[in-house]
Amino acid sequence: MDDNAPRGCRLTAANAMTEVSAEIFPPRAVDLDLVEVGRRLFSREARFIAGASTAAALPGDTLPEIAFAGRSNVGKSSLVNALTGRRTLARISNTPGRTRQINFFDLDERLMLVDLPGYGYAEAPKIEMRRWTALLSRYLQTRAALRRVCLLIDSRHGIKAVDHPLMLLLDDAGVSYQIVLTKTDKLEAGELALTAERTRGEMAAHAAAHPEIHLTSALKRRGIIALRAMLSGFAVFPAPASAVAVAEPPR
Ligand SMILES: Nc1nc2c(ncn2[C@@H]2O[C@H](COP(=O)(O)OP(=O)(O)O)[C@@H](O)[C@H]2O)c(=O)[nH]1
Ligand SMILES: [Mg+2]
Repeated sequence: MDDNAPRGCRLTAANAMTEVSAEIFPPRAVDLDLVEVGRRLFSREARFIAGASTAAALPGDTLPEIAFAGRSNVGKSSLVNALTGRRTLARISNTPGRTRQINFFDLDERLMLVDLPGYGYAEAPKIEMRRWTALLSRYLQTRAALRRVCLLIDSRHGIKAVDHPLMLLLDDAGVSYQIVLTKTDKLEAGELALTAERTRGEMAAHAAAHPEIHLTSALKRRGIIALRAMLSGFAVFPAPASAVAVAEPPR
């Protein structure tokens, strides 16, 4: 078990544990209490609170934040919807490059989920692309409440050159990030294991990258339980009376 495994794992033969382990690479036992905390947290109300297309429009950072980043069409909005159990919370688009703002979703006043604009969409007008890139960099480099970036990577393709600038930016800024492979329903188990292994190897050179990879399919709802459990470790409990309390990172 690596040093990132939650303390207090119960190594019994519970079915849920076996199921959850396979949603993380390398597979490991997950604390069932944390799974329950995650399940409860994500069953609470998630509210869209702001869509910012300029730095001035960013809402105050009142809660610990988890941002979802990745190239256009990788499945960011679908994953936010799957996590929160809502079909239409974050807009899902069949047209790449549609999400042009940073969208903030307040989860029960405990955690902020942030759907970032996608990158790598070649057909977007250059001037707009520069504007999104500037906004994205500014947000990632300066956001005090940002606890972790989930960097979504299409499991069919793995990490591509288009993902490197963001990874380097996060390494430089010292923002903790973690790879979440998406659309795993499109792959056979063996292919998925190979991609996960290769991706893990590629991440080793990145200073701010968390070594664990989450394997998800928003379509088939795979990996959602384990991801909820991990993210709930960043939430504030109980909800702060004033809006300023921000949780310490879990480790
Ligand atoms: N097969 C499959 N398709 C997915 C999955 N997640 C998203 N998609 C599809 O990928 C496309 C882009 O998804 P979206 O969430 O809008 O991506 P975003 O641009 O990163 O926000 C849509 O057509 C989704 O239906 C998944 O887990 N499996
Ligand atoms: Mg989107």
